[in-house]
Amino acid sequence: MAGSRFAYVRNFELPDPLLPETYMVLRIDGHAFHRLSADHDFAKPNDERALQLMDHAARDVMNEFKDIVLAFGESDEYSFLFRKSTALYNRREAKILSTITSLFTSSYVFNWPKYLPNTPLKYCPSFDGRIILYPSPTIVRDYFSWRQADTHINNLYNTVFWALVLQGGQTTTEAHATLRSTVSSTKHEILFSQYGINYNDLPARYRKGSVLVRTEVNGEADANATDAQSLESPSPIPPTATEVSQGSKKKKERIRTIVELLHCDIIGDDFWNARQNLLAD
Ligand code: DGT
Ligand code: MG
Ligand code: MG
Ligand code: MG
Ligand code: MG
Repeated sequence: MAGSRFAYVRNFELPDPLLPETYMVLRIDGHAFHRLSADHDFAKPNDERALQLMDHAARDVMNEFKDIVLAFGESDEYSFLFRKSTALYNRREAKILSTITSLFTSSYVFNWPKYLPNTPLKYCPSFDGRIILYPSPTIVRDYFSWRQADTHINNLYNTVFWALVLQGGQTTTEAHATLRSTVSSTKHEILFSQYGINYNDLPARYRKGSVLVRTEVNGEADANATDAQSLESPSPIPPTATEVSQGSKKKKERIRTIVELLHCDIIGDDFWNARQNLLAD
């Protein structure tokens, strides 16, 4: 089976394996969403519909790729954490990155009309993607803390900024100047004293971002029971069920995995202590 005389070109396709035994995080980010959000009249600073659409696309990715155990989303970005020992596509970087970025994008476009029914897409949205490898659980946690801290910093800034502009009548230039070198407590104070907004009363989705976590549900156990406080909204898509056999063949135990949507803190220890499996193996 020598193939054609052209087959040698295959040798130019070089392997691109991701280092084994490392944690893989894939982050996608909307291309030029500053423009896309303006062109499609997204609410400022947060558009609930657009954020729910992002969550939907991320859930579609997790339903397709079971080795993703956790995802975190804010603004126009989503980060996906794979279980450490994943052998997805033999850990070929381009294959993993292109397939997942493409699936996320097509889901975003496919589901757009469900979330923004009166706003036809004016052009094709796209997302960039990258894969970052982390050598230890500590750094993985710091990565997710970094993203959630970013959510908080941006949301606080944007909330005051748009209050100054939309309610306070400042120009965007003036609002930027008002906020230049203000600390966090000053921003809280402006919001409360001038606009009657208690920052901590804003929706958790805006303050904490979106956490999608794969949870095993054994037998009759109800996953919601353990996470009732942090489970803010029911998922729009039915959870997937996976049947796996354990031990002897005649004794099959059903393990369902569901993907929960939370808007909770992931910087502290509680989230991770309750889900030791996320960083295991
Ligand atoms: P990039 O990522 O380098 O191609 O450029 P952008 O424009 O996507 O910038 P990026 O990703 O740093 O920032 C996200 C932009 O998307 C930012 O301008 C705000 C906008 N955006 C994201 N979510 C919302 C939303 O819910 N409402 C509004 N009004 N804008 C949003
Ligand atoms: Mg960017
Ligand atoms: Mg972007
Ligand atoms: Mg972004
Ligand atoms: Mg093919």
